[in-house]
Amino acid sequence: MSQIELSDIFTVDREGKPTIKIVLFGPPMSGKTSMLTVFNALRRMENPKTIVSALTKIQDDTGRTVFFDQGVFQTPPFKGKKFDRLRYQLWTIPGEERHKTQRDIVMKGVDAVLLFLNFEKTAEEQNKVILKEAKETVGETFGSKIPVVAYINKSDLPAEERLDKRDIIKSLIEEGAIHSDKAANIVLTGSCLNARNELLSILTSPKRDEFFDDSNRLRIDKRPDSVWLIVRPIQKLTQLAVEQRLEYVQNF
Ligand SMILES: Nc1nc2c(ncn2[C@@H]2O[C@H](COP(=O)(O)OP(=O)(O)OP(=O)(O)O)[C@@H](O)[C@H]2O)c(=O)[nH]1
Ligand SMILES: [Mg+2]
Repeated sequence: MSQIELSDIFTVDREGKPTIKIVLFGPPMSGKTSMLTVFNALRRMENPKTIVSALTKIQDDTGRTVFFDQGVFQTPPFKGKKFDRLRYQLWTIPGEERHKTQRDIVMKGVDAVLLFLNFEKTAEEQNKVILKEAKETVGETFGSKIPVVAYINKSDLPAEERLDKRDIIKSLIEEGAIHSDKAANIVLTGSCLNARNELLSILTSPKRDEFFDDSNRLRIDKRPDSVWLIVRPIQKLTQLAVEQRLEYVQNF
């Protein structure tokens, strides 16, 4: 089975490219649109050629998502692997409760779920509600055939305004969203706000040239830690999806 191609394990898009559909599924105002915006900005700074289609946002005039945000990106080369041609569609759902129908539409054909949670103390119940809905929408393949990575946003908030990460992990385990032995690996945290601010400060820095190469691309080794934290959940999810599908075809 050494000849497996990505197109054997993923759906191909209209241009014949293997594509994975990842949905950021999380409660209202948790920062899903912010993550996609930061991700898109990073790609524009590092390598615009990896942006396959421009970021689309369907929002109301206050910036609330009413249908979805969507962007398509190409993976940068995987180290030493030939799997460097995967396209990934990143979608966000509208978190507001009244948009359930739109969420169901966005979830059609999902390949992997980024369970996008909110560190804010006031969001405890909303995190639980959205987790239940994600599980119900995906069905029994949630966390198995459809891999799940949890990401808790707004880690920049002061401790007294934040939920306890251990309690969040506990409820993820209780709800059967993740296995306890994998928690450290697939429950990630970060701050879209910090990532966005650090990218902006690079752009306006008097030492801007130190961050960019001769082609005016942000050097990967200059990627701030806060930005790594935004990229990692998507990378991790893609990796799980590839592994899971390879395993499936190899056992076939
Ligand atoms: N403190 C803090 N605020 C954040 C962070 N990320 C986003 N926000 C703020 O949270 C609010 C909601 O962000 P959005 O990205 O619009 O949230 P959303 O999840 O897309 O919301 P819906 O589209 O309604 O589902 C905005 O005011 C953001 O500026 C973060 O990491 N830290
Ligand atoms: Mg949104």
